[in-house]
Amino acid sequence: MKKRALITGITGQDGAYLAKFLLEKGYEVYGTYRRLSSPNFWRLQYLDIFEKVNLIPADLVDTGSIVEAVKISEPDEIYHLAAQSFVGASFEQPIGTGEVTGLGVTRVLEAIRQIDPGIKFYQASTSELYGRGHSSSLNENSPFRPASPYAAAKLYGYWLTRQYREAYGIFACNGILFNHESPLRGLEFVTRKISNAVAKIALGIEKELRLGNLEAKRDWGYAPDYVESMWLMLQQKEPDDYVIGTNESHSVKEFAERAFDIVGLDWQEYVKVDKRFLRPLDVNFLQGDYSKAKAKLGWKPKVKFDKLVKIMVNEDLNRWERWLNGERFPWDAPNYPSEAKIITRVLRV
Ligand code: NAP
Ligand code: F7E
Repeated sequence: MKKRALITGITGQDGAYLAKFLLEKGYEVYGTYRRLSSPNFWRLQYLDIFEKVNLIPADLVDTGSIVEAVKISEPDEIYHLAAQSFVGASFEQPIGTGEVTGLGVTRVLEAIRQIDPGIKFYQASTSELYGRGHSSSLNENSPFRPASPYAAAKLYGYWLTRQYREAYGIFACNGILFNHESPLRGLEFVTRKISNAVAKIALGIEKELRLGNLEAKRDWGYAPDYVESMWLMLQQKEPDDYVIGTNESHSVKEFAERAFDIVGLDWQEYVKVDKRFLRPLDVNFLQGDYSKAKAKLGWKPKVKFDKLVKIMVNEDLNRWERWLNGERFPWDAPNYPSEAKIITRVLRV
């Protein structure tokens, strides 16, 4: 019989790639989506899997809808990916982020405990748990010092996952994933913000790129590589927690420099620092030591920094060229307003 998986947040970057991966493994895939005034299925359409997945409306703030999703899908495995996932927005909406990104985890775990404790559970934990004050590669034993409402909510989810494992024997795993990016990344995240702007500048549609903290360093991997690790964690004999990264760290400045290089432009002529994109607290260095995942899961990253930047810039260039030639296809960028249009309070003065 086909295995069944439920993915919360199937409309997001990881949800879409994971759905494709699990379909290729022969799973019957169910995914939760939010009822929005305009549907947000572009990633599933872009990967050509929209017709192959089963969609269930559910919201993490609505316990009943989560319970329904578990009952309808009768899953062997739940991949809990849904969250308010943007760190910057968590400073603007700290309470909503706690509700969704933190308490949402308990709602899913409670549904498992009450409906079928045999369901395996993956929690989308994050390198943001480590927070500030680190300068070397981080592993499963490194201390957590969360530095945003997002990270604090995720720390709560991390511990709830461990508690349900220890208290109720649920097969529950934390994947502590470092940043992972792709052409399906949301436009507000820095890598895609850069690749999209570079493509537009190269084609003469835009003139400059406004960024915040250029010195921040991240361990950037490739999302399709990372979703495989989620599945591997749930195929082990025992539940456990794993760091997933590339064990390399690069600054935002380096990302911008490489991205502009690809189109033959000098980044310094186009990038402007704008304090609107600075955070009240920022994490300045993250690098993930994935030795445990390599040894126990047999996992390692296939795409590293240079290749990742190329994949993202070339895909955004290709999309804007097609668009300018009159082609229309599922894609987020043309509908996304310039961030200059969005008014928020300045978070750091
Ligand atoms: P993403 O693209 O922002 O996707 C988030 C998903 O959550 C979307 O499907 C979104 O639905 C859904 N969602 C948001 N609020 C919800 C709510 N109230 N109820 C139900 N669904 C809701 O995030 P991602 O990059 O794929 O990341 C997946 C998960 O991994 C997240 O939990 C994130 O925090 C975590 N994580 C990400 C990274 C990374 O580098 N990407 C690293 C570590 C951990 P809509 O489409 O309707 O907005
Ligand atoms: O910022 C700096 C910013 O928003 C990266 C989420 O998936 O990964 C992601 O969180 C860095 C930060 O990602 C801009 O200050 C400079 O230092 O792309 P980001 P993030 O905050 O690392 C983790 C692992 C997650 O779990 C999250 O869900 O880049 N930065 N200038 C900027 N960031 C943004 N967004 N925009 C700028 O203009």
